[in-house]
Amino acid sequence: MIYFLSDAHIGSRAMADRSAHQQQVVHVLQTLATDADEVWLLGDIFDFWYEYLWPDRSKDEYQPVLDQLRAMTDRGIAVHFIIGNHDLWTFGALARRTGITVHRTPQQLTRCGKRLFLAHGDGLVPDGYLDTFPPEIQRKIRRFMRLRRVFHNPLLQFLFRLLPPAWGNRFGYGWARQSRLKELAHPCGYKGEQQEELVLWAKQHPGCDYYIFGHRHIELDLELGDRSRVLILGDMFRQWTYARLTDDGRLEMLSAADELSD
Ligand SMILES: [Mn+2]
Repeated sequence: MIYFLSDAHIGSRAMADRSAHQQQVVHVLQTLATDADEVWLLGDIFDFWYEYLWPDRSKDEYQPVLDQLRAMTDRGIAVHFIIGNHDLWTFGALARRTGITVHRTPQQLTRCGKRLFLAHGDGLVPDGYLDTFPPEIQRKIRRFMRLRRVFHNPLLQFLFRLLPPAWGNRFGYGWARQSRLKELAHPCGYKGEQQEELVLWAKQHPGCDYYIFGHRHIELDLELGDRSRVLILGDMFRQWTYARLTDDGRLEMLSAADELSD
């Protein structure tokens, strides 16, 4: 079995009890680990993750989930992590600490006879997408893309790594909290097949059987033509939805919500 999950946002300062939330994520991972050969974490697993050039005690907060990932890789489960837009700032320490494989770009691979396209989803802008929006929305999208370039800039990343972790974290967790509160105040649901950028992007890049994304915090399972499907995974703090690819190539969306509320 191969499992796919994303957007746990562990450590979010917008969560009422973030230690309880992390335990729930660990519980889901423990359950998957019973029959997983591979696990793909499709980004934003941490609400803010930055590896500084100095020791950072605040990472101890993540110990339960780091231990769980280490336990999985020690057992021979291949755990892959594609960076999101909240946890892209790993420069090797996360992989060393847990044994997971970090990918900085979308991944295309074949598993169980199916061609998969896996990505967090931020930064995949379909051709002509901006033109379909009124100017004020275009400005918003451009602002996000500009911020994304700043976040991915190697020189700025290096300078940020020089900061005392307490300063960097105060800024980072504050930014992440704001973005979560904004989303809670103005949730952006599924925009429909003609407007949802990841669906449009998949349509413009045919050739895979399954396109699996995170980032949008919505649950979507959409057929494209008679061969392809687009899945958007939902999240690991409200919907608790994730996906599984069985050995005979079936892709299913699952939810851990019921189990967690027992
Ligand atoms: Mn995201």
